[in-house]
Amino acid sequence: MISIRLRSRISRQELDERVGKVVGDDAYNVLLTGPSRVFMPDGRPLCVYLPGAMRDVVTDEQYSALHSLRVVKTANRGAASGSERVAVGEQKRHYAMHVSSSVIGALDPGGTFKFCRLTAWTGKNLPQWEALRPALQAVAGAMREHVPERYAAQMEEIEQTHPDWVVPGTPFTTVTVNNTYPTGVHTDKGDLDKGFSTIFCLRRGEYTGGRFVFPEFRVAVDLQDGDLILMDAHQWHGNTAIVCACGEKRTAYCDACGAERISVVSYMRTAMTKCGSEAEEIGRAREYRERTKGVVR
Ligand SMILES: O=C(O)CCC(=O)C(=O)O
Repeated sequence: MISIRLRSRISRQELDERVGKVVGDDAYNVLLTGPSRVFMPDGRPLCVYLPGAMRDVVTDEQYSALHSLRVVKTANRGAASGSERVAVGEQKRHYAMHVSSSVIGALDPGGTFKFCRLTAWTGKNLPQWEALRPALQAVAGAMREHVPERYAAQMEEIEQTHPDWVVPGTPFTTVTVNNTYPTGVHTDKGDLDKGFSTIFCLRRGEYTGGRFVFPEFRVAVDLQDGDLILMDAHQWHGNTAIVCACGEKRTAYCDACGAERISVVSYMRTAMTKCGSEAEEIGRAREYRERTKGVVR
């Protein structure tokens, strides 16, 4: 495993120009191609790249569950959708492009949901969710081995979190599954500052691009099937465009040639420590529904 200590970063102005946009290959000049550990100029870990770490771990059954999520689309990824936001209507509400990105596992209160919960897909597909555990436990094992301080810090918070919301044997509450779209430059929100994030990649068919880039530090990695990266998701990151074997830029799975890039991001949501048990949260949801019955919003 090589170790890299970065010495420089791009200017704030140059970075601002890239935020929300899909970067090109001109956004990096270091491409990690083997096992590596990268530190930021202040000495904090930026990422650990572990090629092939998940190759013999992810089963066909797990792949099928993750692949099935491609039909779930969202316009809630904001800058990470890589699309320009458009103003719609007089209220100037902004919508980002619909992309295949699903949050599975547990979520803390947000938006119209005033209680902690398992996401809709998770509730409806519990056997598939549970079948993902061994893969998520393998990611946890890599995290414990390669970033032990971050793992310990995250486990401290996990121990304060009700087990109903934790993937057993891991420091994770939540997983985002993306299918074949390049994220615009963004930082992740809602996950634990003192922890670390993780992404493993599954590839099918042929495509180029989708390289994962830290534009501020001009570092990239071309995640192959079964590769795992442990990373500080509070640093700016995004992907290059994905071009499938048909020659098209893809923002979704290619039905014609089967080109597919699934990225599985596992992390802990900071606010999950405040959640009660599942039964308590269901009670809270019922109480809220009763209280707001007939209230027009
Ligand atoms: O797909 C990737 O490589 C990056 C995913 C990501 O950054 C995200 O979901 O926030």
